[in-house]
Amino acid sequence: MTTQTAAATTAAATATARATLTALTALAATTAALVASSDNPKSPNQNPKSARPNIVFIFSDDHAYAAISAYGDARHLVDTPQLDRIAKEGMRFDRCLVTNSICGPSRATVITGKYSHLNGFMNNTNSRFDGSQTTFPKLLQAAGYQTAIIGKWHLQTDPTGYDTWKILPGQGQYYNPTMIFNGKKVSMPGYVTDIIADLTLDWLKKRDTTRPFLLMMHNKAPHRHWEPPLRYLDADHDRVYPEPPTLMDDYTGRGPAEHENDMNIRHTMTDEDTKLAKSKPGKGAGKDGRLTPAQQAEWDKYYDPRNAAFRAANLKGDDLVRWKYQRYMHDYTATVRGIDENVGRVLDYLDKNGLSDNTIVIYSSDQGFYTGEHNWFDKRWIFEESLRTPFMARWPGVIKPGTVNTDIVSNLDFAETFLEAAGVPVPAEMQGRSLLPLFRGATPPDWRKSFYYEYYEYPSPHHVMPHEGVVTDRYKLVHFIVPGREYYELFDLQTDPHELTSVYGKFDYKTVQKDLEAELTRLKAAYKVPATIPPRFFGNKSIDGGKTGGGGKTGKGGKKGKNKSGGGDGDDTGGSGETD
Ligand SMILES: [Ca+2]
Repeated sequence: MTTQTAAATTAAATATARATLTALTALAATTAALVASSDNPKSPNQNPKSARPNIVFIFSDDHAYAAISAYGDARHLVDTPQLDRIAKEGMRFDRCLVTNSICGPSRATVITGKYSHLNGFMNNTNSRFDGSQTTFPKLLQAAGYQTAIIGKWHLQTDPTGYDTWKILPGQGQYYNPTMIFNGKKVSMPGYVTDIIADLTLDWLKKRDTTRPFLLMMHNKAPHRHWEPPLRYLDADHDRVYPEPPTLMDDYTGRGPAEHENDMNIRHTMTDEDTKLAKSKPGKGAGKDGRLTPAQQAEWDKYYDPRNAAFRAANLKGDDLVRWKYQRYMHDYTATVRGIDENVGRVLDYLDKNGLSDNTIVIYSSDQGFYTGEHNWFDKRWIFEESLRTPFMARWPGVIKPGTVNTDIVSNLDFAETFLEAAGVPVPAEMQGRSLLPLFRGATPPDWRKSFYYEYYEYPSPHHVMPHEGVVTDRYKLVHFIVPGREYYELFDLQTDPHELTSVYGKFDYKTVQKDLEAELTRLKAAYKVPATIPPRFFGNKSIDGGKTGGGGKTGKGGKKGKNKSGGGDGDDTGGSGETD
């Protein structure tokens, strides 16, 4: 595997760009060869059909790599011993980049192996997933796999390609949630992460043991509003969390997009986010007010005295920002503890029932997330914290335990990986590439050295300007694409790892800039990106040059309306109305 870091030179970046184009144009032709070219005697493709591997795909929503201890963030926000088992017993990928850093679009890319502009799910505002298109679960189902998805779906239309689907409508609720079981609405008592794991284990116990399976366990946590399992409310014992170096970022050195967005701790974070909001009349606390009286009492016991102390302190300015960051990290890491514990239950089941040896276990998130960096929460940006998502894979006999990969991989590659592992041909229309050679520790020489990124949803919610870009191991060229306000930024991650100063237009970067601009053009052609972005890609709200719109109205962009059971921003089960 490669270990490229920030040592690339301008010349290397140029060579990289050219190599990438060659690799991309050759991809369709080599897909069949990739499937057939396994030279490893343990290749699952050469095993009898009955030995095809099971796939357990564990996916979370907005889980920052900084909040997985295996990733070694300097702040050490939380211990995740169970998640770390996957890295310890398998491979940790340090540069898994998402195609479009937002929930629905990421999920659509995972199952189709295609970018948003081709799979049709561009944003969470007006996109609906076309379930008639080719997906990897459908192909595995057709090849004899049992298929199931349990937990968050968020693609607006009913799931297709799954024998069993037990999903949350829309964003879902943390406490005592409503779920939909193959089209039927069900009320589930308990905490959402526990329920998803319970249903996952129940499905495993009742499955047909004569056939391989694909099991997708999709957590709601740790999505906003970061509502913890009540048993973990005091788990951090009022720890004071270290702050990220960019917590007080004032966006100097960057253009209007970083100044105009509305996803910051200072101004955007609400009383519901910080748990300062009062309980709803006749309902409990929390975003959806669904706590039982006993649960409410536990909630109040934790939050009430701390909220009273906060109010007495009358904090302002940066001190208030610091308090909100601490509360945010408390709640966020507590939801992560719930994930960690429940992933451990699933891993234990696989181990104890002899399934681990022939089961690929993946842990990933639909995107990364800001845990206070740049004063942000949320995602969307091409910048590191939201572009990079955790990805860890365990497959005994194929993946060497305790290994780390630093190649550029993507959620664009997941479908192709699972298909190749199952011995199912990868359709030529899929745009990623199987990770199986990387699993084996043998990255092909023509592996991608640059990556195309796209983000469309605008202006509501969060007012992050649509942008596209190209990312290499060292550089990042960003092209903001709001009509009439287009501009570029360029970052050198070797000299500016926190991406604080755009060097676009600087003399020293003239050649780098020219090469990256050419590479962006080449990648867009290779990935069939429309020359002009249709306005519907941005969502329901009109684009007016960014002067008005959704800024300041975060979390309220959901369109009320009749949804099918797989949707639900405006469903009648208490859907949140959020689009993020
Ligand atoms: Ca998400």
